Amino acid sequence: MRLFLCYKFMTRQELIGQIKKKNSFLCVGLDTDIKKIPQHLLKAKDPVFEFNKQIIDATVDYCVAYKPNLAFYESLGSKGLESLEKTMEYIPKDIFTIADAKRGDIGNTSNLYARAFFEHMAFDSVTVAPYMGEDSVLPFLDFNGKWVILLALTSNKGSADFQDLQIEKSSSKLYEEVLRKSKSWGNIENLMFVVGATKAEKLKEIRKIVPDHFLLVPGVGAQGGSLKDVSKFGMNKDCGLLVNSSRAIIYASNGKDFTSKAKEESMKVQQEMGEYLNTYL
Ligand code: OMP
Repeated sequence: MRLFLCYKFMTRQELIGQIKKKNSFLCVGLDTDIKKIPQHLLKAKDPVFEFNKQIIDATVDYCVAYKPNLAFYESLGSKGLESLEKTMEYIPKDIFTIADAKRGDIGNTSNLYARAFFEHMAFDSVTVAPYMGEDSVLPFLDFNGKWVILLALTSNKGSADFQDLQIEKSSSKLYEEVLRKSKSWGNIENLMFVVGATKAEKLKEIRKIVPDHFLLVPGVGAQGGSLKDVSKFGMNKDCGLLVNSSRAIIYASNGKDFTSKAKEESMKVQQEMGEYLNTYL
């Protein structure tokens, strides 16, 4: 087990600075599936880390954030966690990092999840599910400079099962109530919300509830969400968006040219983002 000695964090202003500098609000999802990485990498000592390292080298100029999804690492047991720890050490410190873990539990347990991601692995942020309520989220917000990214309206079809439920005697949906209530748990310096790119048409209304917060928007690329609509309806005066793409970038090719294809793909997204920053900011 590797021990991290640095407690790292990134402020809202620093994140906005990176977006302006790179003309990009791209988050590359490091959803590294050992079954999908190019065959020739399987000879490496740590194929998952080797893949991530090369993907980071290829895309770092075009993105402002990386989001490893914990499932891909946990599914490999302790070896997978070691690959994740090495990946976290490799990511440059001026890049925002998101532990996509969708955690949340009773207070003392949430506190330990937070220590795992913020202290042990030096992530800047973690995705958290709101279902267990305020006391399951606050322990994550106790960590100076760190961010909670709370699930609001997710990109999948099943989001309709609960998130879209109409609240009785109110004109609100459940996800709107989640946004309204939870925004007072933190502030725009430590709390973001997840809204799926496949739900871009809802962003206009969502911005009325949370005009200034950053939104993490997954679902462009493989899930078919529109970057243009997300930018048009979701951007605020500070950009306020981190748009994630995982498979469309990291598996743009599964051959020896996977790095040049990932570079091409991330550059393409970054250029489109540059246009929208000019148009909508
Ligand atoms: P691609 O569809 O390959 O771009 O990957 C999307 C990534 O974003 C995966 O890691 C998902 O777990 C994550 N995600 C969603 O796809 N939809 C959501 O609503 C929320 C997330 C997330 O929290 O990041």
